Amino acid sequence: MTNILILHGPNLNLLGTREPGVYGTVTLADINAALEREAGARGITLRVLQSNHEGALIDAIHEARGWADGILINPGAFTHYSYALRDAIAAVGLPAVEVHLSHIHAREPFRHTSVIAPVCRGQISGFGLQSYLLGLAALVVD
Ligand code: CA2
Repeated sequence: MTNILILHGPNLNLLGTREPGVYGTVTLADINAALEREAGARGITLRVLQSNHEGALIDAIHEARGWADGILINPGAFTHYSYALRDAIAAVGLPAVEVHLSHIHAREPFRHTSVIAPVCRGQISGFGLQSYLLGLAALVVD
């Protein structure tokens, strides 16, 4: 597994600027830098996209068919209701891992459901920036 698409969903561009009580002070740039460091050490190439638009995330998943070996995704709030994102992941057939900064199962009931997790290899939730690094490690395990 040498080429991985990293997807960050809606509002994750705001990380580090608001709601530090829930999401900490880490920024999206911090997360991407940590992922790049880890990927470099593992000989993996990343392409990273954050979008607030469902269609842009779906387009990136479709395009990943041509170059990626796997997808690491924090779908943000789309986690809880986007059947379109779920269908896109299922359709391309690439291995995917879902990650969350916060422990979604310990938050409001609407966050306890993921419509994305069933089409992923697994879900890692609640470890902040480490969720992404654990997710990357999980993705590259055969
Ligand atoms: O815990 C996660 O990683 C989430 O995917 C984050 C989403 C939330 O809807 C999911 O239930 C769990 C929200 C991302 C919003 O990030 C913000 C960051 C700073 C200020 C406001 C929102």
